Amino acid sequence: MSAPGPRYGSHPFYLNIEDVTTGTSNGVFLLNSNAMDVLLQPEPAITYRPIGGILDMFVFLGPKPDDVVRQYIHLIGLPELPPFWALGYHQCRCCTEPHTLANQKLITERTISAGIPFDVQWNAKEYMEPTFDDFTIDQKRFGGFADWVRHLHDIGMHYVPIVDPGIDPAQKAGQYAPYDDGVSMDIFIKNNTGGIFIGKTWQTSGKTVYPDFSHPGSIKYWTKQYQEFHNQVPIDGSWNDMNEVDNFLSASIYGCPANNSLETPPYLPKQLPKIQDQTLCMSAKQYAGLHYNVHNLYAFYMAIATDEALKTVRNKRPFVISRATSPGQGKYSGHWNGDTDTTYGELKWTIGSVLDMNMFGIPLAGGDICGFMGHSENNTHGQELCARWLEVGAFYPFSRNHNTKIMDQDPVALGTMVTRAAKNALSTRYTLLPYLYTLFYHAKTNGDTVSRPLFFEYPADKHTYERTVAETQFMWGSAFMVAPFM
Ligand code: MIG
Repeated sequence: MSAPGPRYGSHPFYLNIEDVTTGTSNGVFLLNSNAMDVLLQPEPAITYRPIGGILDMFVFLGPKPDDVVRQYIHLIGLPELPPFWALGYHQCRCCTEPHTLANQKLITERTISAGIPFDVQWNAKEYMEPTFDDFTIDQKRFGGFADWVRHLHDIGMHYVPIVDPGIDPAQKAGQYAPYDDGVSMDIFIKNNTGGIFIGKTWQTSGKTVYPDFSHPGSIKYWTKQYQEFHNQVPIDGSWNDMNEVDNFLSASIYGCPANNSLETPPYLPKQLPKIQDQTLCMSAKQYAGLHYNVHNLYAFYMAIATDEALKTVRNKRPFVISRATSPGQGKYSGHWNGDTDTTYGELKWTIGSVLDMNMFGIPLAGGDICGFMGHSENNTHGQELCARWLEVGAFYPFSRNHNTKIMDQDPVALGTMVTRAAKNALSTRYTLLPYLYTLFYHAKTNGDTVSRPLFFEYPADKHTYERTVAETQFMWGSAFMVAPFM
């Protein structure tokens, strides 16, 4: 796999440096949520080729790169301040077998005992019943879940679970409120004939329905589900996965309607094998419009509903991390950049990704530290890669170690060298937390970036635009520079 592609979000904005000796810049934003190609023709031309919507273009005159970005962020909406604890180190893990609470506790405890600065424990969908239904708890493997989360709170830590948008329609009536409520509140996305659209994600029933978060009733619906879950386990945030929105069938369980111009548009953007690729039929209906037009906004609407739900349930500043994003979402969520491979190439890619998200007004961003797919082999090569990744990831604004299957990659599992790297890098991060928090305040109040390329600070130094510099080195604000070993 190469680095996660455009499927995870759509930000039709560019920053153009006109002159590298002065840093004079401009920017353009096409406010359009449709599928599109963006082509760099023989430079300096650029072609946007959206297949729907309206043409609403904004031009930003800078004159410096950070001015352009600030003007853009003021237009789309200033980001919200995360809770202070969210700036600490996060430890997560997906898909261990057997994934039990007892096993999870060992990882949490050994991270704490090693003296690694550590604030937030996470879990992927293994805490759910084996049917993988949102808002359920596997009492067998995760018995004692609530007591454990309360214990984390007692020692000053926080806890965040994964939440998928997809809901299982195949549970017994009267036994699964997230589906029953959605039906009675008429909240699910419809197919072109008005029935509930049924696709498929992780639920073992093989069927998934999708809340329409553009529906005005969805906030009440979603808040009720979080409230009922929070009454059982006092979670502190939400990890919104699968919200591109993902569907393994690339159709409904009945296919997509034939002879429908939305399903076979006259032009197909080049990155897509088909327009429904890994998502719903384009003729599916949402409150805000046809899925064809609002597909790219699914995660944005979900972030708004989740933000509202958490505000009501916890009565504190909310914390949401989303896989998919679109312009303006920084007010409601941060972002992690999805399923990277565990390679030096992907480690490098995450740096540009975090800088991009900062230019998109979503400063709370980071990649999976030590890589998601594959694994940090527990040999010298794998240990060194994970140690190097911790040294970079300690300076992601959102700093979380996460991986899938195969083996544990929490620092202690990988031995003394990785543990030492984690302690060193994260201790440096923790000494800077008041500074980092202040940068988030400036992001919220001025539209400043938190992580930024060197050329934001030194726009008239042409070396800052060289690829090796622009893509691997970065600043926190104007006073702290990170130059990783690459
Ligand atoms: O496996 O539920 O990107 O971070 O661990 C696919 C778990 C679904 C994809 C996410 C990944 C997460 C995983 N999810």
